Amino acid sequence: MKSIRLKHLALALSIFASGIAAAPAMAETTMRISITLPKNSHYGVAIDTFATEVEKRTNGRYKIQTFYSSALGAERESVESVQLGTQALTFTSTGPIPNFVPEVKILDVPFLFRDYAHARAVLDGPIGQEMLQKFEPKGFKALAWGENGFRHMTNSKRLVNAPEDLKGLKMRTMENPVHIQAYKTFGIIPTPMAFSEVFTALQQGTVDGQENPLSVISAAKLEQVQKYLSLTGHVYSPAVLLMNKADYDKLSDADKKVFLAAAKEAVKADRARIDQDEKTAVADLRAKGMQVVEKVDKAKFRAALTPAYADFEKQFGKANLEKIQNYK
Ligand code: EAX
Repeated sequence: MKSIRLKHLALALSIFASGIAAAPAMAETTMRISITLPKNSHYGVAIDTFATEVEKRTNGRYKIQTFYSSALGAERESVESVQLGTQALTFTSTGPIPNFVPEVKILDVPFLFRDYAHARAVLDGPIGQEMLQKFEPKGFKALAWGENGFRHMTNSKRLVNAPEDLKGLKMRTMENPVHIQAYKTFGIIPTPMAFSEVFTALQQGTVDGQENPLSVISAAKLEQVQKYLSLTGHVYSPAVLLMNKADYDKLSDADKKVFLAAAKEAVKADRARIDQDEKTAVADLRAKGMQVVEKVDKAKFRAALTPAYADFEKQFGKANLEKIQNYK
């Protein structure tokens, strides 16, 4: 009797075991995300955090493959790939965004934001959140506003203390029409190009200078090809975490929440790294040989932009600019 029971138990166990083996492994989806900067950067910590959070919160059902230093293309190409769906995600500055979502280019107007707290409050508040919706008809789900930082001027020719010192400098700019229009008003000769080409262009002297936040200047080691840095802080550069809209729409409601929560954690890491860089980068760049003008009369640079500002008020509406500038 006992042996029959044991045989039944063994049979039952073997059926149960084969059942588990046959159960389909939980489907695993891998998505790619890219940035133009190296891993050791404010963008690198952002996408690494995003990848970790998505994988953890979906128990590995979604894996995020991270690519750095323009490995999948420059920012404009990556944004295009996300729009087409050949790449699921990218974390990019708003540099190339006007070519895809012109409604958000108001954010690229120089001297629009007072400081980091103001910029973050606007982007995280109703104005910024409403702008994220503008990406959706263009094929993107904008998961969150990130941050690139306040941009400063560097060049290899001379110290820049006042706007007139910029006159005649050949400066690389982002492929951003608002920036190009403003910098021309400074008397700069603008040369728009992807960030992936900037180091070589500076090294070869194709351009005299460029402008970028301290975090980018440090991460890209631009002190190796630039002598002078002026803390003009002339424009705040937002970043944005973009996902292909169709890929996002395919997610379950629970997983949509996961991706949005992971994006929030990514932006926290991005901003924390920038806060850290802002404390240490100037001393570090000086130690590496850059001559730094820290005290820049920003009012003079803002005044030099008056002609461009007259046009920006027409383009975007004075009230809309003031709504952002006066946001508390
Ligand atoms: O997004 O193109 C630029 O100057 C950007 O600041 C850089 O790619 C980081």
